[in-house]
Amino acid sequence: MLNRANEATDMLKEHIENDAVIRIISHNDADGISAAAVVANALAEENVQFHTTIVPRLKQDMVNQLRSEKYDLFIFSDMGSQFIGDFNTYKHDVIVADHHQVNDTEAESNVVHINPHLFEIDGSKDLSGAGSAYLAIRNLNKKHLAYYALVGAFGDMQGQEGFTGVNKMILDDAIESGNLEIHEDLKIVSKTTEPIFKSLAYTFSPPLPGISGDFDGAREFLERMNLSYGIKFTDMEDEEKDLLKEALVSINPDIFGNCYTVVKEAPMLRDLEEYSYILDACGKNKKQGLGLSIALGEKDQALDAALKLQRQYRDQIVKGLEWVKKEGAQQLNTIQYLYSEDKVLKSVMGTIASIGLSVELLDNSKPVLGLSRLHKDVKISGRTTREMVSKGVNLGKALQDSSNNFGGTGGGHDIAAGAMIPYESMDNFLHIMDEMVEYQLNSD
Ligand SMILES: [Mn+2]
Repeated sequence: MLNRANEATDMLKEHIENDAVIRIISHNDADGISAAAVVANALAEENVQFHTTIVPRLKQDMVNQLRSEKYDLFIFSDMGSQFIGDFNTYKHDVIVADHHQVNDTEAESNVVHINPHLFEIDGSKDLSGAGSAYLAIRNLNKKHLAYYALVGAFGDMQGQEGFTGVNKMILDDAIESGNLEIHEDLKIVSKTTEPIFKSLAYTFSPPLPGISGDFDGAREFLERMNLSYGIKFTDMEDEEKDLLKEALVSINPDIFGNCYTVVKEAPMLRDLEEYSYILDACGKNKKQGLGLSIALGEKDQALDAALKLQRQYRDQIVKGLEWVKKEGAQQLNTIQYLYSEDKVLKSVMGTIASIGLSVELLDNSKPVLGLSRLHKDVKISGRTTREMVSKGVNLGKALQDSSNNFGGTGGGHDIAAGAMIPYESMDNFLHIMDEMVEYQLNSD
């Protein structure tokens, strides 16, 4: 795969020498924004002109429309692998740096396709879209940009249990370049920006049952230890920090572990995982341009705006979890579901389904579906645990098959997947899903 990446670097070099204008298209989640940032930062350093667009999904009509645009080179990051056939017929040069599923179409000579799946590397664990993008520019002497690739990996939930595979190589690059440090610490968020009770309540990964997503729970937990809940973690005395650490570790040992920090970054971006949360909050609130400009080095007002967005987004999640705590999920035989027509709850339904499971507000032994109504359709986010997957549950397959029954669409991974169905079919859909999961659990 590194050879393939070098082909991309060579293609890029040629265009840089020719003063080309380059078009970057990337995905609007934390990984996609990081991917765009890797490429854009590299090009800016080489004084190359470029134009970046961040989109929620690469659609056929966009692929058709780009064909007639007057750029010398297109770079698609964290997306594009499904459209190699179209890019083969472009007159332009194209670099695709993706990590999603590939199809059988081979790239022609105008297209360089970097994707871990082409090299039997696990794209859900060992390389992100930002990582693929980084590989394309790495040999332009850009190891100091490696940490952006790790931000992307965190965004796609690849770094939380340590970096493996190609991600590990990228981690080594980041350390070697001298701007990334690893140290052991409490993995709670917003240590420098929020009062400690909020830091704890906003920490969803690793989950702290009884505290994550629960302001009252977090306050009571601190009060029980006579710790003041209103000060920031960074303002606590060392003894207080030790006390806190011990109590948190007894709830979840994973709360203490490796933290990855970029010392030269602004305080709120210093921790790579938190950096990914900021970009995620920007993307989820349709402020991907803000996320990108932060990743391109804008500070002050941009950071203030992002912090505000992040607070808002986290408060929505907390509100959602409070609702789950109060109402619980609707139970069927083998699955459970959450349904609401509330605007705020709908916007975080998938997130609260998944955090609800990890913080044990929801029964771990049943996959959960978060349903939100959008006009005549219902959007479904399905989540389950690794344990249920090992018992046979495959939500991607079940959501695909059951939604197809009602003229909807669906699919994804075994552990997390989504679907869209007509609202009128919701009840029937739920029962079929219930039967399918039961069948998956009973057949092996
Ligand atoms: Mn990605």
